[in-house]
Amino acid sequence: MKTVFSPLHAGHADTMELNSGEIVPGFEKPARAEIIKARVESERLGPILPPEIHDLAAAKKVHTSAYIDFLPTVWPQWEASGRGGSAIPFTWPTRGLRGDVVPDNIDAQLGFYSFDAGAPFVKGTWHAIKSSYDVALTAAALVKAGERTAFALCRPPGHHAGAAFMGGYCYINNAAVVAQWFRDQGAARVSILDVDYHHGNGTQEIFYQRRDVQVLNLHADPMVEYPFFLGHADERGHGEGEGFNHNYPMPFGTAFDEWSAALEDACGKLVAYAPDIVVVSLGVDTFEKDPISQFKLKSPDYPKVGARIAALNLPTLFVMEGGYAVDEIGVNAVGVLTGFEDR
Ligand code: SP5
Ligand code: ZN
Repeated sequence: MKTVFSPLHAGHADTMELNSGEIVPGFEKPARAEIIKARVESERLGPILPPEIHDLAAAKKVHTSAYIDFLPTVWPQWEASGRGGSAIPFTWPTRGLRGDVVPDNIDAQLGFYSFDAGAPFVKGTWHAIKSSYDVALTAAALVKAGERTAFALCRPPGHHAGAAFMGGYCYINNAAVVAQWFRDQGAARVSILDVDYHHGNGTQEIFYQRRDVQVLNLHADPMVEYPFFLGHADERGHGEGEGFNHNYPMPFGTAFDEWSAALEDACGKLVAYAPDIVVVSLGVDTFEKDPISQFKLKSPDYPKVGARIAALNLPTLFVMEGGYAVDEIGVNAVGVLTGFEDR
């Protein structure tokens, strides 16, 4: 399997985030992608290719133009306001406030285009976001050209980013971008299988009223886990999209037995939908030692996940999402891929 990777992710570094009453170094850090890349090499998964550079048209098919145009302006605006550190929002146009006027102030704009304080900007953030997007589209083109599968080693991740907002370490929704791109390239139906520990709220929002992209989400119950305000089992799609969104919320402590039963059910829904292509939002924050998560998957479980996905016997693009147990992230993420390749 070919991997697409860009070193530009590394400029998104030294971020800070709020965690349990403290400002701490961001969990979503450069070592994640470097360790996965090193494991791709040591396992001889296949060649590692640089991304082709794309314009932002494909991003603007799933995000608003205003949101995408905002992203590259953040750091220049922040620097012009005389500040360093991490640019992080702190005010949001929630219930009772105006959501129809975009203020001139950069702090206000950060809040306008986000749903939480979890998507910080530093100097290299925009170039990392853009490289992650280029990685996803380049890997998608490999599958379109006839590869059975490919690995988009995206960083930053994407599945929390909605049509007009960032959050949860995510800025451009890479999985949504490539799903739409496959549709525009002639695929009749695309399934997105999101196995990250957190609900992929952005992906759900983007496709919620559509039937041409099926969204299947396995995640921690939003009653008790981030992103809290989406991801319940009764969210099944709306209008034309009714019946094409499927959520599998699971309790803290879920281990592979119960988790894989949900995967099995999701695979049944996927097969019934008969997509031309599967996009896997590949998070490995379901791991027992993940520092911000509460599931109990073990390293030997990940190849079984890959094998189950391979048994769908469909062209499959893996798009990297979360996973914060950095020491084991390479073993776990690449474990899914070697399991898919049956070795
Ligand atoms: C892509 C992805 O996996 N994003 C995850 C974003 C999670 N953001 C919320 C982090 C909350 C960390 N606080 C956990 C406290 C545990 N005691
Ligand atoms: Zn996650």
